[in-house]
Amino acid sequence: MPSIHIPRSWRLPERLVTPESVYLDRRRFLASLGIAGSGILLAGCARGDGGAVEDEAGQAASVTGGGGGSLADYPGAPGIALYPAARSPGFAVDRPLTQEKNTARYCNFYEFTSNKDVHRYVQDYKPYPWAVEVGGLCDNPKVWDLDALLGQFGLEERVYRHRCVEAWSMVVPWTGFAFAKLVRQSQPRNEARYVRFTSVLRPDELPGQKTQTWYEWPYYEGIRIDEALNELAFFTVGIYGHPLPKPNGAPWRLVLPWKYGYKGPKAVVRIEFVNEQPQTFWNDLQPGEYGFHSNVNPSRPHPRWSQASERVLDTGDRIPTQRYNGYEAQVASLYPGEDPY
Ligand SMILES: Nc1nc2c(c(=O)[nH]1)N[C@H]1C(S)=C(S)[C@@H](COP(=O)(O)O)O[C@H]1N2
Ligand SMILES: [Mo]
Repeated sequence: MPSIHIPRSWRLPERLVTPESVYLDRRRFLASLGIAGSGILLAGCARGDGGAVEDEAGQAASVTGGGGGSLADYPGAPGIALYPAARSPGFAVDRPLTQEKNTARYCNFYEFTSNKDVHRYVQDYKPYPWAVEVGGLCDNPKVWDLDALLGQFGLEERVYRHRCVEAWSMVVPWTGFAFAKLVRQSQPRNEARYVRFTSVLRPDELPGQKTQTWYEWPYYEGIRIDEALNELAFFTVGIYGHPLPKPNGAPWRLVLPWKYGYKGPKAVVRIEFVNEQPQTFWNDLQPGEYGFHSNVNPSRPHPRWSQASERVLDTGDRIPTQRYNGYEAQVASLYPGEDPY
């Protein structure tokens, strides 16, 4: 049974919106106690003590925490021999990069915690070596060792915008490879219309999987195959020129920059080609709030807050949100007519 404590995120000034974490955790926690609707615990949750995300900036960093800055901090990381990866031109963003100390310490990775300070919970997680099973409706199914897979596909760096459904955003340099390479290598059959992803299930290493029993672990996601083949779909193993710190999804995570962040699963262990639209983690929890497509769309409000603008992680500035998160030219042809929910 989880203990009640004040979510760190609750104390931040941007709590003008209630993110899915706070809202759902509270409801499901209360439901698990059989006391849904109790006002006493709600009042307790609303107490704040003024903490801030910046309060740990500059702390020593390593793979066990958030924000290691050198390759030496990641011994044994898949693809480590391939760094540094050349930055690909053509993905420039008209905003400054987010400071690494913030991307490493303001994270969503519910397998550890639904608060943003994921780095406090990752010490038991062992992301290397890593195997991933690719299967389903394809002619070349395979269990890959991630290091060998990266050796085959190579690494490049791309700067992407990232927009969370909670209305905050960042700009980061990811290291990875175009997901289309792995899709083509796997030779999906004609009847394969979707790709389904499953994240890791290791309750002994990811403590949130033990304490937050109201979530359907492991995390699972899905996209259409034409989305998977879009050039922007990027499987990442690194950030800021080094392997991913655990809170950012070590050893690898999918990045789909035109969709809300939750469409990009971290720590993927299985990729399947399927012919029916897969169920997804957040859609199963709250179908009215988190659609299958979940393309960034400033004119479609979340039922509990506006998506018209976003808070920039470093500065706290509020800026307008762009259609498809600024990637309309690359992805609009996937969605003729209405942007599907
Ligand atoms: N397995 C898994 N993947 C996940 C999540 C998660 O909780 N578990 N959170 C998602 C959400 S909501 C976002 S915004 C991004 C956050 O990535 P970051 O912490 O590196 O910024 O990861 C996404 N991928
Ligand atoms: Mo998110």
